[in-house]
Amino acid sequence: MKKIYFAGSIRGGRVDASLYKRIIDYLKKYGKVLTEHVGDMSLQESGSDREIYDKDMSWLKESDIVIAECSCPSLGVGYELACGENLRKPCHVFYDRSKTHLSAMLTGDPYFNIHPYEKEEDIYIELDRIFA
Ligand code: 6K6
Repeated sequence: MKKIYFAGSIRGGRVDASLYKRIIDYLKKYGKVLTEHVGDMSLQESGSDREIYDKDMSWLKESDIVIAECSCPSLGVGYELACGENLRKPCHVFYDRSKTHLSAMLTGDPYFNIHPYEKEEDIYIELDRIFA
């Protein structure tokens, strides 16, 4: 079973939290999502920032693939993607093309698999292709 690291904004803003939850639920058919809390609508901050960082970095190292939803800009997600690249994890970046002009530091980096989408269903079609 694949270990999936899902990345989505937390302190960058929770406007897409329900979308993260739906993506995480969908991803469960393809593996174990290590970061389910990212889609938790009633997310309570717990633990020190050091503990959060250490836990997330250990999950990232353990993961087989990184899936990031980047419509809501987040420094943490950008950082995780850079670490994912350094660790040579396959990294897939999704964003809503009507809402977001994604950073050139992601779209300009040929390492990343960039998936602009128009409607939410497109995400799931693309995930089926990625995990096929
Ligand atoms: C406790 C319970 C739920 O959340 C918390 C505390 N905060 C975090 N817990 C776990 N991962 C976090 C937390 N804050 C940020 N992250 C990681 O950074 C997640 O893996 C997200 O993908 C990313 C979000 O970064 P920001 O900059 O938007 O917070």
